Amino acid sequence: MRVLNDPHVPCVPDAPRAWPAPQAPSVRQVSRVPDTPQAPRTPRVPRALRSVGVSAALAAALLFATACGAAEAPTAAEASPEASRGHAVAGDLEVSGAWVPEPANPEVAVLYLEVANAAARDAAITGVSTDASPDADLCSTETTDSGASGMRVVEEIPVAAGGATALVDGGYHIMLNDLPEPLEVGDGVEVTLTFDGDREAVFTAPVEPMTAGSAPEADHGGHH
Ligand SMILES: [Cu+2]
Repeated sequence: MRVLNDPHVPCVPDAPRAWPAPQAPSVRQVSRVPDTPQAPRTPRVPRALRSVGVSAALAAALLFATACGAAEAPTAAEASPEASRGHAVAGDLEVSGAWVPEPANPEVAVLYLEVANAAARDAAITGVSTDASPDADLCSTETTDSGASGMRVVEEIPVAAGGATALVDGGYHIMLNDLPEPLEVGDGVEVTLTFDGDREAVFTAPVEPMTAGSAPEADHGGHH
């Protein structure tokens, strides 16, 4: 590790990454107006550029507070796991509680979240992309008549009008396959969910210890 004279610099490289609070309006990423799916899209700034400035500034501020100010202070994620989880609004659809359990298999991760649909018509998650892997699938865990449980890639995950769908262990979930680099606690996965092919929600799902929520099946990574 480099030794630097500036007292603030050495705190950054080895400190845990901190996550912007999802409630902060500046980092809440709203993508589309609900009732104009046919309206032409305004040119979009690449999401990496949109989010990097705010995230970096917040992360730097939090790092200074946690790593430099008080060594024993918990990170934002430890202090309030729910608040640090991914959140986004896309019209009448709201994504919340998005997180990734630290993978047991370094090559495969699972993304859990909840989508609420305030609209009067049914919706569906129809696509997903992440910066953690070029290969992400919408997936469903199903139990056969014989009692065996397996996973199947699905075209879409429905979210009923006025209802909500939770992506959880044993149900619908999102698989991140062939991870080029292992994910560790404190990392964040940038996720873009597409709904009905015309709305998007963009958020960051923190990687948390498996014990932070429902643990995946022991053999979860073996199916893909
Ligand atoms: Cu799966």
